[in-house]
Amino acid sequence: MYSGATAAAGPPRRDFISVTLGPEEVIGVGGYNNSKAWRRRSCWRKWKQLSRLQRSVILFLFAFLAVCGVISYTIMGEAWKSITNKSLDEQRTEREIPGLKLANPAVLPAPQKADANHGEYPELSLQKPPKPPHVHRGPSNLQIKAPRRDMRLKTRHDTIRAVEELVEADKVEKTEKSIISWRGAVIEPDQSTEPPSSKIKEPEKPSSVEGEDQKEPVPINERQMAVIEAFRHAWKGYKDFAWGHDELKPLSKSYSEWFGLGLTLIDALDTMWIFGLKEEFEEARKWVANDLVFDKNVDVNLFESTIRILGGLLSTYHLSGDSLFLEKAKDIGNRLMPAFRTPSKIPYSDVNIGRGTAHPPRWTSDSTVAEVTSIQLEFRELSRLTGDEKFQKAVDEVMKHVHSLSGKNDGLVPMFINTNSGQFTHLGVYTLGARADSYYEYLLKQWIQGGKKENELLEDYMRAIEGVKKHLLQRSEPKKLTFVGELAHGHFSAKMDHLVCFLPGTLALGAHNGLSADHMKLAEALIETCYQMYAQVETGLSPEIVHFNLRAQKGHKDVEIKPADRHNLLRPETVESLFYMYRFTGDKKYQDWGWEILQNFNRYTRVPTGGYTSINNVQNPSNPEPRDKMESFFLGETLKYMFLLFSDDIDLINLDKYVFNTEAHPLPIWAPS
Ligand code: DMJ
Repeated sequence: MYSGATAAAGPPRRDFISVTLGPEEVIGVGGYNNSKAWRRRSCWRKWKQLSRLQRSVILFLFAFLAVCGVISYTIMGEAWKSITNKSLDEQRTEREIPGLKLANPAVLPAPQKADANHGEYPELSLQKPPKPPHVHRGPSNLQIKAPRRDMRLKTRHDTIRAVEELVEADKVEKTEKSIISWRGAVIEPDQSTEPPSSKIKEPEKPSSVEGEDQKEPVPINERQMAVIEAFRHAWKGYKDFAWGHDELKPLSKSYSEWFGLGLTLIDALDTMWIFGLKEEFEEARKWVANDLVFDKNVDVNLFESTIRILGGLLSTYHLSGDSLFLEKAKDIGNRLMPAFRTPSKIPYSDVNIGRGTAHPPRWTSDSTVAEVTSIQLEFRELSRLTGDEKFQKAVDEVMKHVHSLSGKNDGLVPMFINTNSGQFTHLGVYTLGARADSYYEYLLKQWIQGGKKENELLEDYMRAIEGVKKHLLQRSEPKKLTFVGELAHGHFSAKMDHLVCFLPGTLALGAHNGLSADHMKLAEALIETCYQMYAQVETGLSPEIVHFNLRAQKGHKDVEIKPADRHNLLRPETVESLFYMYRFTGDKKYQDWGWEILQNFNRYTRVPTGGYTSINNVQNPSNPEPRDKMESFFLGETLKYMFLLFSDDIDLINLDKYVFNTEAHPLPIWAPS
């Protein structure tokens, strides 16, 4: 008997399976016998009667169904597990950041408190951890990561009770689980940063953390209190007379506008966070949330707005974990991008952030070399955080281009670059001061930020320092101070900007990161010179520019000041370098020098009704001629570096984990060593 549609109609089709049954197996013909033995026998007989092909097909179907069953069981299990974990994480986040609303949890992993992942890392120090919870978007080599939150900074903002709770909870966790911890705060292994192009395989313990498990937070000392007092005084002036505007004019009790974007407030955000000024921070945050609008028909300088606004927002995001600041950073970052639409890809100096247009200054198509090469730390970090590689691509291209340009002198760069041709212009003038300074600083710092892998950056940096030694270093008389002069068409000038005083700090940072010990020696000599630029002046404050004496003359000091150069703008560079020097050497003289400088700022630049002012004449203690302007970097940089200089806590912005941008905004190192 045939089974199949074609049984009676001709030859069986080969693609049908035919099953032949004997008459006794047909129900109703052979009777119905349902005994177990009969069924077993009858099944076996039927099986034996099948052709080899039929048997194989049936076996294959069984095997296929079994595999499907196993796979779907596994998938369902995973999905269920992740749903459960996700909702737990969400609950934790809500509990732990009560004051800070997370604007975009769907895009970014919620910033988490240090111990938020204990449940997921039960034996972290011993076992391979599970994959960090990255959210991938955009190009696969860029990853969105939750910010690293420095718990030591966070504890400053909490009440004593909250701190005690944290420490208590931490102790419990320590006994229950093997967790990497650091001075009373827990390190988040899943939140360590990584470069856009690589993935974390194992959570790494930064070298600075070794053996510091039990340390308590270092209490704020008297000098740090004095810095906080100075900040509060400056902030009072800003709040009373310039709230939401760019700069305070403390004498006229008004303000000045540069971009109209609350520059001082944004520059000061992370300073307040580091100082633990919670109320002030919250108030400023509200302004950022409600009043900071970038959709404005206004021209801004690409460099200044990158280092102050983008840098300030990014670092505040990292320190606070508040996604408001990342959203604002993305907004300004996108609005600055039109600057890169030039024939050479060397960006224009100015961008209209409302209209999306960019242009060079009215009188030239040149940009300043320092400006186009000192926006990289910020844009690279923005790419890492957003997953959008366009920011990093644009600034990396500038660095690559400058790397390959001719016109350098033993690594020293001219001050201008043309946005059409992409070539250096005004060749033959070399300085470490205005218009070139932070080019050198960012070579080293990008190398550090990227985990010390980008060799071209290091090469350019090393070559440049050799160029400095060869062409720009001299010693003054009578004290034989080592200083960095300038070279103009083969002629050496003994002129040094106060801006150059960033260099000892940068050299020391390089030496700390494994570069030549000579760099540290040079740093020590140069910071002494920078200090003398204050100490040899009547007010104890440095002028904007000094000229060094190359010949000993009776009655002359090393430092000479020209009338046009004797102003002081409350600049940070010397204090910045003092901070690095103290961090890396522990030599208290650097703290003492900084303390003198703070006292002189208080003596000659403090305005009784609130705020500090730039002065016109550092040589006249009885009338330093106040200029009526407090620059935003006084709060963003000068006072921040003072506070850090007076701290004996190397983990207060740990230099193995953070790199400061040129406006003193700390950004994370992608792969801490
Ligand atoms: C700041 O805006 C930055 O430090 C910049 O690199 C140089 N100028 C001021 C401070 O002097």
